[in-house]
Amino acid sequence: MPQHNHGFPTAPEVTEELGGGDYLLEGVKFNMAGWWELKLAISAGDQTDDVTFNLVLP
Ligand SMILES: [Cu+2]
Repeated sequence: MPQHNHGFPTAPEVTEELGGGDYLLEGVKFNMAGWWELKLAISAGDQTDDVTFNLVLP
């Protein structure tokens, strides 16, 4: 949460490959409303990438 400089109270992780390029990410827990950045670090084989999703929770 950029405005408060804190993260989730949990440690989310991918727990299952669902197929078709989909993965199950468990442990995402938003503990307050407002602007969040959901940052994912992705690795497959010798390749890596990062992606950031901006979310605003009412
Ligand atoms: Cu906060």
